[in-house]
Amino acid sequence: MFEALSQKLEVVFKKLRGHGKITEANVQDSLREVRRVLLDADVNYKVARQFIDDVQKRALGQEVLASITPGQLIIKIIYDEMVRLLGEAKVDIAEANTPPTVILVAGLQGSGKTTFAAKLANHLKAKGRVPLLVAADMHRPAAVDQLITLGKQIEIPVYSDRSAGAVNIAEASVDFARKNVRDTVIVDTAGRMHVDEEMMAEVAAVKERTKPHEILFVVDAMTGQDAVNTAKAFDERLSFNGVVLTKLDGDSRGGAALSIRSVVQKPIKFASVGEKLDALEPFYPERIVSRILGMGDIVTLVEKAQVQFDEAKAVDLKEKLRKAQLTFDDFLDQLRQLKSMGSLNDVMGMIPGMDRIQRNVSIDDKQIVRVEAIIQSMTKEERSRPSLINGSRRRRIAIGSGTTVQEVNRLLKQFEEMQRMMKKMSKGNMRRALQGVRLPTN
Ligand SMILES: Nc1nc2c(ncn2[C@@H]2O[C@H](COP(=O)(O)OP(=O)(O)OP(=O)(O)O)[C@@H](O)[C@H]2O)c(=O)[nH]1
Ligand SMILES: [Mg+2]
Repeated sequence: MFEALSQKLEVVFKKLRGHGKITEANVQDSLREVRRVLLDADVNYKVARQFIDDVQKRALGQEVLASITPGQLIIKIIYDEMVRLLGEAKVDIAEANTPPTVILVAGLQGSGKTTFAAKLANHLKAKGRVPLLVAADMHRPAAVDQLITLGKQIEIPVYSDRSAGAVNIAEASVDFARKNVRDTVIVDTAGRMHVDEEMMAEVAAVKERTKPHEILFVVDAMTGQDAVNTAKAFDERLSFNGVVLTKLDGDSRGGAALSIRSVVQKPIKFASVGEKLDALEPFYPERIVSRILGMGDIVTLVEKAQVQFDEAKAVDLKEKLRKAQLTFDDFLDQLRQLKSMGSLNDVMGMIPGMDRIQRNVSIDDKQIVRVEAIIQSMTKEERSRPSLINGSRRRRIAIGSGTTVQEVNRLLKQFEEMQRMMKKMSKGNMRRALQGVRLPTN
């Protein structure tokens, strides 16, 4: 997968690892090379430019500590930004409240729709769902047979009707599924060589009549830039929910994969990696980026760099503590770090002396969510200058966060207390300060 891209990035990274010191000049040199590599891989030029800008901004603002070299830090930043480019988290497909869930599969000719429809059915079946495949490609005579053959291989029924049109078939299939207790309907549609009006009108009509819960746009990753343009055209017409990248097992340059999400603003949900019916993977951006960056040690590197980021934050925080300039953004950061350590009760339980206090106050993780919501409803200014938050702002924050003015008041008061404590502890650490503060209890 993306071998050429990987190899070229490896060359740039090798140089980066050698640098002893990050200067604006050597960062720029390396990033210029990365940009060229991305363009060579057929990444959309706007996407490539934005990517480089983002990496650069982060790289230059970053102080380097002892644990890793500056070059490694940039590699880590590139890794992070690439994950962001691909959408960060895996996104699941929708499921109807009342079955059947209708999934519409659309895309250009030969993109891999029919194969994907069968793979998806197989994938969902393995998860306990009861799918029905629908042969709604009446354009190519052999299309119906192709789906029936695939259906047989995975033992999933295929709804077809050689005498009807695509729209009617699709509509009737949903009824059929309801009557025959199939909880998921996967509709395979016809593709054309190019985006053309007839095809779009047909798919749009199928959408209109079947009201799909999920529309998946299937695109051949080998088609590079064209893939992005096609995606845009389909999205304008169908407003799809997600992208399926196919043929990632081939020697695709990677451009489509890296550009599509940021151009159409829709998540990539599946990657198709072969002709066999089990060659389908839910799309995990992190895994794909690890593969693109092609480094066996990327995970360790990233972990090491993460420690570095945390250290950098800690230093920054100590400085703020010293000056007693704590903001709600810092507070939120710490809260999230605590949360990532597990249940708050568990964390508190590990702190000597805390168990006694804990007996009286059991901290519900749901309260953290409420506190987060309150902080997120503050404006940037309010977060850095809590003294701004007067009565009417408190009301607005309460409404915005779905909490009450009392809860907002309580948080503000606790924040004040914390700042007071901070002033006392010149060499303290923030986590300790936080732990001394009780979260609001309802
Ligand atoms: N290597 C590889 N081949 C694939 C993949 N997905 C599909 N194919 C192959 O690509 C060809 C076209 O796939 P189809 O599923 O028929 O494509 P389609 O979009 O339904 O095509 P039309 O119905 O003609 O519009 C077939 O030969 C598939 O075996 C994949 O992920 N990897
Ligand atoms: Mg097909």
